[in-house]
Amino acid sequence: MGIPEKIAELEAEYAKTQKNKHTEAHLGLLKAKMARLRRDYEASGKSGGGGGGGFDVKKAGNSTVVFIGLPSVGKSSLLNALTGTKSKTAAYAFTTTTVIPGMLNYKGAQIQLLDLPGIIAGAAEGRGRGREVIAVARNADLVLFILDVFDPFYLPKLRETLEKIGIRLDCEPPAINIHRTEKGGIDLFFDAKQSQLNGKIVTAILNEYGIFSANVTIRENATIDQLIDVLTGNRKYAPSLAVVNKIDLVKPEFLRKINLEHIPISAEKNQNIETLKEAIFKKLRLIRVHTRSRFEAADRNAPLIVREGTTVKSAAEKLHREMKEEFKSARVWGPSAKHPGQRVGGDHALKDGDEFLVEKK
Ligand SMILES: Nc1nc2c(ncn2[C@@H]2O[C@H](COP(=O)(O)OP(=O)(O)OP(=O)(O)O)[C@@H](O)[C@H]2O)c(=O)[nH]1
Ligand SMILES: [Mg+2]
Repeated sequence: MGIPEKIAELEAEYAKTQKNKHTEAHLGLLKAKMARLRRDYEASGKSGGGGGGGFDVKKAGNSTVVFIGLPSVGKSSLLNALTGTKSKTAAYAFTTTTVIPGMLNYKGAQIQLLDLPGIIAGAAEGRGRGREVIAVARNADLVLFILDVFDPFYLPKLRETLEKIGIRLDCEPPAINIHRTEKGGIDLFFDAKQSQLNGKIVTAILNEYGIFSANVTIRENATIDQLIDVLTGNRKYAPSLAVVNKIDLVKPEFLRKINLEHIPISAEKNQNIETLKEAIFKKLRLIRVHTRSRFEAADRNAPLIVREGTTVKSAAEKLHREMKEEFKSARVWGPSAKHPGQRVGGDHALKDGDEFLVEKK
């Protein structure tokens, strides 16, 4: 029996097993078996997806945003509206056949936008070059879902498609550490109360992955799926944002009735595009910081763009490589400083609008 048949058999067993507390461990093990087989199958190169032959995209700018949506929802029109790029648009499906990059300059940040061909149901299984298309989303710092105002409830399907190729949206990597050891069996340490995992289940799943000796620390209330993700590896974590496009075609009452949380826009009529730019910038958690001298405030026209949480030392290193060795301390003015010119160590986290001055060794 080949791997696809084995997976199909396990899927069938999974489907017919009742889902309740008593079967949870059994189901968890089935999931682990399927996940491991899928991983092996993809690694074998026979799945038609994954590495090689895909779209080559070079990351550029401070962050990368990837557009995901059905054909003809207006992805290319939106790229044009946001950046002035000329990506071909037309009223038929699959107008875009490759990755079209554009650059959005916003608040001093260079945000790379990637317009993609539309994806269709079955994309994760390879339909319509679907796997190659969605694989581009693995490069994303943000996934932007684009929905059509007449089909606004398609979002869960799109999310599911990305999940299938190992992209985890709007969550952090699980707080699970697995450190393999030579011998000594599975040493488990739960650092948080668990509702799904226990020693027996974790051990069984680890064994399924061929791990019989390891130190395992679980620092959050984790699910079986999260444990499987850590064991399978190669997962990508990214935040997401959704827009509903073509709102120029409907009355405001229509939008109110469908009551969506997504950002309503019209790419063609340029409605709400500035709001969307701001939402993208916020979601990417980019901040602007500035270098200055002791007595003179910074020139705010040339900000350094970094991720929220960036330390003053790593910001300094972005400007001058030598800072790795020469950095001693820094002075900070602005939102993160207790008082103007506060002296801080290298691990001080900067905030949007901060100004800093490095003191060298
Ligand atoms: N009324 C209206 N039409 C729009 C809007 N945005 C896009 N369109 C139209 O919708 C059609 C498809 O737009 P595209 O931008 O090519 O869509 P796409 O998602 O890139 O399509 P594919 O590349 O085929 O996946 C075109 O005829 C556009 O003119 C909008 O905001 N309002
Ligand atoms: Mg297009």
